[in-house]
Amino acid sequence: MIARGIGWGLVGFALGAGATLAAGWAVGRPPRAEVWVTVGYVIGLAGWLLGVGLWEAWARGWVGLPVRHEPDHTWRRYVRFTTDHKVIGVQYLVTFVALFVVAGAMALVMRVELAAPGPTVMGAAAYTHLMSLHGIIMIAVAVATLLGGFGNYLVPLMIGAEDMAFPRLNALSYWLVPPVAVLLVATPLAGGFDTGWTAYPPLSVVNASGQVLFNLAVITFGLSSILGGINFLATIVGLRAPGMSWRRLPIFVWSVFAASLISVTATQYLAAALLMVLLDREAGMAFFAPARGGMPLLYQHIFWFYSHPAVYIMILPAFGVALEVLTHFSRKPLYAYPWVVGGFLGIVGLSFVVWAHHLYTSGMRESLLGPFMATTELISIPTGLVFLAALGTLWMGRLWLRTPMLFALGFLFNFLIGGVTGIFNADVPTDLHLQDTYFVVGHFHYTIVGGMIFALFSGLYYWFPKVTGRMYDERLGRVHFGWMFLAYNATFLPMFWAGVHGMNRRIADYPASLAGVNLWISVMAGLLGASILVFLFNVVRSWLRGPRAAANPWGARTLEWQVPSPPPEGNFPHPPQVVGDPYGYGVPGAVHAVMAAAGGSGEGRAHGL
Ligand code: HEM
Ligand SMILES: [Cu+2]
Repeated sequence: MIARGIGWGLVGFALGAGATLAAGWAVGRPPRAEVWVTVGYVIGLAGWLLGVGLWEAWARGWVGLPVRHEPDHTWRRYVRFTTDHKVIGVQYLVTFVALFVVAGAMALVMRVELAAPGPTVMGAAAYTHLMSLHGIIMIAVAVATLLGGFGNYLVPLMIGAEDMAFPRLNALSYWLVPPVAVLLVATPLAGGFDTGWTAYPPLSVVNASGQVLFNLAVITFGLSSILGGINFLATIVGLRAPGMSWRRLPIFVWSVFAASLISVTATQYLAAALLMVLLDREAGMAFFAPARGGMPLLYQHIFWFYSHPAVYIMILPAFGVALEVLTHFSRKPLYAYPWVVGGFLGIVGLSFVVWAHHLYTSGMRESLLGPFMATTELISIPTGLVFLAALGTLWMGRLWLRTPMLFALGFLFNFLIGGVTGIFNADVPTDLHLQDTYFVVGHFHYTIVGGMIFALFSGLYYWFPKVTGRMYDERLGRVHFGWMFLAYNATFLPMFWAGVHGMNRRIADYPASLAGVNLWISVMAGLLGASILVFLFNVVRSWLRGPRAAANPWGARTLEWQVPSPPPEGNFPHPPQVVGDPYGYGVPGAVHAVMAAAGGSGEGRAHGL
């Protein structure tokens, strides 16, 4: 199927590009390469999707043919167009963990360049290209891994559903991702792009053609993200099992719900901004060309109208994962559950009115600085509620310090530093000094790596037995955590100091006075990278040869643990009946759900732990 997807994709590309060239020659104005590549890509993308499985599983029905759908129980289902949400979840996880490793390797090359002042292994231009590529791949990892991976795998299980609301749309969302990765990795062949992940004009309108591939990739990724968001919302609204009221939803499901609200309402702005850049480049428009009445600053507003909310697409599911793990491993009910939900929704609402805090130094009317500073500070309130609920859950709990819990605690520690340093970026007087320095680099790596990536590992260890049916090696897991936590903080904490002392962001060189701290950061970054090898080793070995896992090794109460590991196709033989709180640990008589007894006697069997 993949081969056919590539074949049809190439045919589509040739058709689109050929038609554009032919049309251009017909009117005596041969199109520029960027134009026929863009049209070729759009048709080629359609060809790829149809070839890889859309035609067989879906589009045949549009022209009155019977759709073909052969169930596949071999490993090959993981490399096919498959509608099972669990397979799609694993596809997302494996793809994005692989991209995380690739972009991480890029970061290590960048750190080699930065280990000493002056050029070491590459020129300034190559560094800028590499930095930009690292940035956008990691942003994609941060946006899609938890939602696409854990969201797809767990949401239907946790709400007692058979699958997502739109399984074929779900597969489509995933199969939009490989073209994104291919385009991004291909950018160097077209001269690369040097705008960082933010793609600001005027540079993005005049630089090498790699920028076009970047824009097409990110627009495609946005489409995937919007479709995924719609699917989550429909699933959570429509497919909850009997008794699964909003008050009984596992908190991870709420976090996916909140993040999806942002995906379906904000992503369009990013796509629009990038499309406007393409139109400026390829169609002679002038949205961002000052000489012809355009305004480069306009881009920054549209871009951040998506990209600030997007940081909450990254962090909300991370909160969801961490809170799941914290409550199960504290053996206590989730503290202040309604306030956490309110906090999530408050974050969603406020995230749309803070975007200009990225523009303090870009130039805007002074009377706007105060309001944007105030709204940004306000976000600390809902975020603080969630954070306090996490602490309240731990308070007086019987902490069970297994690897998932260690990563969840690491998440709390790191995210606190990320959030507190955000306040200095959010305050105009301090940000005027900190903007475009390593302080900002430190801040967002604390939130995204220290936060989202730590939550990712927490979840990967926690649900590993569920997904694979095997147990990971606990000792190696702890080694991974300890090593990564120390190396992580040793790498990123000094960045705040470097930033305050004049280390600029996004540039290959720096003053000699910063040589010491940079060498330290580079060495620590190498250690941080090495810690990931422990994880990869553990995963591969345990997946192949780990001891068989029980259905519920953690004694957790949410529904995904009440089915075998790995769960069967269709998840539940009969819809479970939800009768209570998902986190009633230590509450006498508390039961979350009654599962239909195996064998189908119809009699209920309580799964209280
Ligand atoms: C929720 C988790 C958060 C994430 C994932 C996050 C992510 C990011 C990212 C990726 C950037 C860099 C953008 C760029 O490339 O220019 C950034 C910058 C910034 N963040 Fe955060 N952030 C978070 C929390 C916060 C908080 C709590 C605040 C304020 C209280 C804040 C305020 C800012 C500001 C003002 C900037 C712009 C700094 C500058 O460029 O001068 N962030 N953040
Ligand atoms: Cu922001």
